[in-house]
Amino acid sequence: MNNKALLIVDVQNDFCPGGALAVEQGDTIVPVLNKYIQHFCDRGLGVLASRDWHPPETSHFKDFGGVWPLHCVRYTEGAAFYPDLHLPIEAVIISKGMDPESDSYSAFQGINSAGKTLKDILQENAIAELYVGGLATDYCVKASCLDALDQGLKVCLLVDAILGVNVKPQDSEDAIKLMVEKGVQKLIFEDIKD
Ligand code: VGL
Ligand code: ZN
Repeated sequence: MNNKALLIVDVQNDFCPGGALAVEQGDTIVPVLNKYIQHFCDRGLGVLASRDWHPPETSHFKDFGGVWPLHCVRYTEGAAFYPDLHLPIEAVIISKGMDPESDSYSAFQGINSAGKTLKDILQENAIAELYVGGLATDYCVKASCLDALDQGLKVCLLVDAILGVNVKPQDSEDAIKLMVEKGVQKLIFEDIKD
């Protein structure tokens, strides 16, 4: 990896139309994400993908004290990456939401298959700039971007490649506003120069 990397957040079947916690039109960002993936791969830059990877019983779910319907239960079809997302074979997969006792959203609370945290992976690869897209703007994208800023990273929010749950209609707009206030830069594919 070089000093920039792409982080694709939770583009999984359950967050796409037909899924258990579908983001409206969630699948429409996938072709845009594929363009970003191609761009990063062509330049030898790192691609990381987080996935919501819940145990069957967790306080994240309504049935066990949380707010969400059952979704992204590890190893199920709903938790699989959306099939049209063209993740390269070398993409680093970050699994998160695995603790049955806690209600976490950020990819920075996840680990790769070797148990390494996202923070350590980025540090080891000298990543200073993170380009973030995916689902959902108002939860995992927001939490991941704010944690990335806290780590001192430059964060580019790919506003043409994110969509939100919008429990309240304004949630995604508010989330973007907050992220910008905290220091993320909004970006669309056409803005990428090199
Ligand atoms: C998410 C709600 C519940 C997300 C995960 O990936 O944004 N949202 N679990
Ligand atoms: Zn979840």
